[in-house]
Amino acid sequence: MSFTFKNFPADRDDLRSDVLAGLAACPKSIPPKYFYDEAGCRLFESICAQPEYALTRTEGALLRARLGEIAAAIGAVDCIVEPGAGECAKVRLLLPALHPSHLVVLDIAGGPLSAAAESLSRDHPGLAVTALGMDFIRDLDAAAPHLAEGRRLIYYPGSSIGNFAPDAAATLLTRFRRLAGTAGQLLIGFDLKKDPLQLHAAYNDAAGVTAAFNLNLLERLNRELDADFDTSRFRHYAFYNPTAGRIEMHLASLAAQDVSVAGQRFHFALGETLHTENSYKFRRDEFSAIATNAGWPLKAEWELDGFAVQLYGNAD
Ligand code: AVJ
Repeated sequence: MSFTFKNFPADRDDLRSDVLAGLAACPKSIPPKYFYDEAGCRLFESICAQPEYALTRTEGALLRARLGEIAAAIGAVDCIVEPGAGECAKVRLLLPALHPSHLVVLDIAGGPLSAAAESLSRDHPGLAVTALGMDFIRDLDAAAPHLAEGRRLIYYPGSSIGNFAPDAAATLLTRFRRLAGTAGQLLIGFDLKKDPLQLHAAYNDAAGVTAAFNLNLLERLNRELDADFDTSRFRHYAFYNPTAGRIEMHLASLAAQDVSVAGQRFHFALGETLHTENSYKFRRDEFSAIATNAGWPLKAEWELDGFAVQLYGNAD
């Protein structure tokens, strides 16, 4: 068994400067990558188990049902790279079908990632596992020296790509292309456009887990940036914006109030929102147009119950 963990310097400065800039902007916003402190990671896992949030379960069912076909389309792989691997549960499905020699998992939440990757590594004695605690959105190139040579597969499941507006998604996919190399492939999963009420319910679960996940961002700022948000004076507000084709998550101020963050004061008007996440939904052709423009030719695709998985790379 071989397991390596490297944590890139925890960028408390990035959190501070991104949050201060986002609160000073109009409208106010904070990048969704900052949801994932330890509590946020646990809340996200709990969202995935909510009955209204079918995304993760459907992707798992699709991969299980079509695994043979997917593996045949991919062919031989030496190194799988998964950005945003989190609990490393999704890549476990692929390993028995693809049996790579190397697995490199990346996540901004280094602590939870390293625990999950080490446990995966114990279950796969022949596999060399490298876990990198890093913000791959900011600096994907830092991962390059840790990849194995040979045929690389970038695995980006779970509709994580939906957090990016089309331009930013294209930029990230271009960086994936450079990291994978010309013989590299990309296996990516994303949520499809569907009944807006079904989408609405997925981000407004009855148990209130998504609300807790959203509000945890304020608690994180209280803990890490010496902020004084009163979470009872903010409302989780998520809705599907059909024009933009995305779920928007906001925290709406229930009063006119001042908040202090890292020594600076910010005013919220009654009803003003802090925009915390976009979650884009695509049609298959819409998404493949973005990926193709980013240098990835489409090789194959699969669909189940409103979720799609596409495979990109050069034909052999
Ligand atoms: C991890 C970005 C795919 O957008 O559906 C779940 C995060 N936010 N519920 C998503 C999330 C609220 C999730 N992604």
